[in-house]
Amino acid sequence: MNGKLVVFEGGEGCGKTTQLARLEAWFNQKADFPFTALHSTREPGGSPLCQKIRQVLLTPDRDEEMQNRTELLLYAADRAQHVEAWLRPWLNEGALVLCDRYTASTVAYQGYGRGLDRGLIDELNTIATGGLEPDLTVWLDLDPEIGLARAQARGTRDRIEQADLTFHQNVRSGFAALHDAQKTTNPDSFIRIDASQSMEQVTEDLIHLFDRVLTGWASS
Ligand code: T5A
Repeated sequence: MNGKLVVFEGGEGCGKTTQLARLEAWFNQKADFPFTALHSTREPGGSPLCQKIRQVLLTPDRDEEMQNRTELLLYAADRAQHVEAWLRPWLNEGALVLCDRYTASTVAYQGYGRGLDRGLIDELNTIATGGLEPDLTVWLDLDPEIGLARAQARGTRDRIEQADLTFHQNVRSGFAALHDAQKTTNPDSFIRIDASQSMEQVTEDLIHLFDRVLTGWASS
């Protein structure tokens, strides 16, 4: 089978990291895994160089506020590096790549959250990805009040988590708008999962989804 890119999206604390680890374990024990390899990665910070960009993006700085366009460009820089140096080579080798966040996060956070122009964001996403689109996007949808409480229970809050609730509610509207936009044209490309359920139930929903998706890919 050709390489496939599966992206996990959602607001703060929706459970992507938790579920990616569980899915990785599930894929690893599959006897009939149809890819050459399995890679799990994330944005921002999916490589050593990207990790440096992540530090700049997420570390709060009391001395100088980061401007919205600076933030947008840094996410684009992280993505350009990640796609060219890692994602494309993996996909070309026939791997399954599970990526924690991708272009939909930029639309949701920098577009709906920060209010930056959608045309500009789409253009930058195209430049950064060189046109590499996910084969599947899985959106773990969660009320931001619950997600932020989960994230805060871990201790310190990063620069983006420190934004107010309205920002995070707008981010959720952004993911919902992207999901709705795909509903009529390509409903199987952007799947919503209810992330307010227990961890076990979310995992079960994801496994059910991937059983179906793998069958579809195998027969296409
Ligand atoms: N960003 C990113 C942009 O603004 N633009 C972009 O283009 C991109 C790519 C990345 C930040 O950058 C922003 C978005 C982000 O703000 P990050 O640290 O990678 O920063 O942040 P997140 O992706 O939000 O990762 P988090 O670790 O904060 O959240 P996760 O991975 O969704 O959640 P997880 O699995 O760590 O779970 C959080 C807590 O909840 C518990 C877990 O045990 C954990 O304690 N939990 C549950 N509790 C109850 N029920 C469940 N079902 C649970 N699932 C998990």
